[in-house]
Amino acid sequence: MILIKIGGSVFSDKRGEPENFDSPTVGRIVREMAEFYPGEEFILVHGGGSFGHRHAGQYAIREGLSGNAERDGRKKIGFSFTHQSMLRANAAFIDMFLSQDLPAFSVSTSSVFVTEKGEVVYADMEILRRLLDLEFIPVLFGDVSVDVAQGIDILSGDQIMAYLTKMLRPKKAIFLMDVDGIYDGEPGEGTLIHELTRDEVPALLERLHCTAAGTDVTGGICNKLKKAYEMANYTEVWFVNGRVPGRLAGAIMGNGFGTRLR
Ligand code: ATP
Ligand code: IP8
Repeated sequence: MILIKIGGSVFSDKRGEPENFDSPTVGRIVREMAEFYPGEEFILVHGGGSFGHRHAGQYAIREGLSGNAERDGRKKIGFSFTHQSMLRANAAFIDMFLSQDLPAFSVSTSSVFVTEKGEVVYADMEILRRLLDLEFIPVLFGDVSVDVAQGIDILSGDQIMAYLTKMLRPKKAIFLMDVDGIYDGEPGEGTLIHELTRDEVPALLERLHCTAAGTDVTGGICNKLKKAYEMANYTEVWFVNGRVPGRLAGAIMGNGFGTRLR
């Protein structure tokens, strides 16, 4: 089984109009997956992009509930708005698969995961396992979550990737981004890292100043790298440019252009 995350920066312009969706790019990614299906099993996770992050930030979902009834009442509305926005992104993904005759099936993240401060503490894996057995392509997404510590939170697609890797042990996990892989500095300034070992990740996190807050509500590149560090205990992790044709197929075949972490 191969686990793929399509980053929000790949399928949408995070700084563009609310809920913009890049159908040509997603359609091409689906075609690349189709070359390997059904010989290969896939689980897909997509991020928030121009969908969830906006509402999540506006309603400060990551801060959880406050205990103030009036404020929490508004926040619960925002919680549901955020989820509905992610459902629209997810529906757009599923449509792209179905239009190419691939049996993708939506799995609503907030109905199968419970978090504690944004990390998964409970998951109902049964439905995912059965969908895989039936050769469906489950499609999950970064979403809101019911959280045991603070009532509500956001569960990033990157956290889902790490949890599924631990539970399902995919043969590889692939992050599709809008840059060519992991750089040893800012993209454009740093050098692209082609091969990265797990032991090298803590120093890289330091170099990227990953003790500071990231760029969006779920922590940008720092959170992604921290999760990949956990995942590398179980599988090889690829970071490739999802906007460039052939890069996903290259990562699936194992000779791709990007960053390989193991
Ligand atoms: P989402 O969380 O919405 O799914 P995503 O998975 O596409 O988004 P981001 O959280 O936006 O990913 O992180 C990827 C971004 O991180 C890239 O667009 C890149 O510009 C930025 N970035 C910053 N530093 C680095 C680095 N050293 N290497 C690679 N990317 C970096
Ligand atoms: O983009 C965040 O998921 P991510 C999802 O994978 C929401 O970090 C709802 C903001």
